[in-house]
Amino acid sequence: MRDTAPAATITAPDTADFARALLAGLSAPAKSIPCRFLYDAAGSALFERITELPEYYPTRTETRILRERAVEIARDAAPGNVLIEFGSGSSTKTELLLAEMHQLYAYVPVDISPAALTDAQARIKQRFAQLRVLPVCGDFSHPLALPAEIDGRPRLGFFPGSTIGNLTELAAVALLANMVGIVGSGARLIIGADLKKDERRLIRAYDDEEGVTAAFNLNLLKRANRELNADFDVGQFDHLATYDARHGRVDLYLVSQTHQTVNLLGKRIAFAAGERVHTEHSHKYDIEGFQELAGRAGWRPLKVWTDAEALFSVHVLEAA
Ligand code: AVJ
Repeated sequence: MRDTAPAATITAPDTADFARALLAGLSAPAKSIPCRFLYDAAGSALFERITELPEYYPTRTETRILRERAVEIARDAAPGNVLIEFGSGSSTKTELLLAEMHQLYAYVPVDISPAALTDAQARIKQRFAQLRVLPVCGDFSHPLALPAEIDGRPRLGFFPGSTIGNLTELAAVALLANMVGIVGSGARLIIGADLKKDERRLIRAYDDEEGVTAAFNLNLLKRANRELNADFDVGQFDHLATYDARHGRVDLYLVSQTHQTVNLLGKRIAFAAGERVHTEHSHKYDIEGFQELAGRAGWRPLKVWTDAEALFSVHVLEAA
């Protein structure tokens, strides 16, 4: 099942941006690296492998919900509507919806990466030759104009993958509020959100047997060596996934096994034995909690579906 790197703030930023963020993040008293840097070519390939792991339930569960509910979900897309996808990397999921949404006026993938948009357009055109595809290159965490061609047409946003979970609460509300601004009041949003569940199950999903998630996390250090000529001894760091019940989130860290120093862009960065570098948040919600969060951003809950095990949720919201 194909599910490429999610978008939001997380698509192929350039090396200068990586250099700046890494220096800042590793110079702070509590070290961290922004999660958007996980998705270079190697990281995106590892993420695709993660989505196929037996322990990693989110992708296959959301896909199953969308497959089973596609006809019902498509009822929200009357002829003449426009489907706007935030991030264009989730072809399988998008195609499940498009297959049931007949006579859409257009499909508008929004992505910060021109390459991702070109890919998405080619893929969709191949299967839905009649569909008008209007790609928008831009950052949907900021105000963004949609093509004038869709002015006045009813809009349906699509933001799958629980990408929203990467953001802290405040940032998630800000992103959702910005989406209201992009799609306009009266528009709807189909959005996937991972659910709270047994802690062991969560940890297994982020610390798999095969070590793919560990490789995904450690790739940040390899990337620093490749792109910035740093000298991280990658074998001297461990992958760690924890669950923070207070914030309802899985946190990923890289943990220094020993006291060590690393050369990075002319600076020496010291790591104490056992010191952690935070690399990703993955928030988990309950249905009401997510609806409340969306409500603070100006979205009213309309519908929600989950799987039989209540692992994952797909919400339909309406912009007030
Ligand atoms: C793409 C943000 C949804 O948080 O589950 C998977 C990323 N990180 N395994 C998630 C991820 C480690 C993933 N999201």
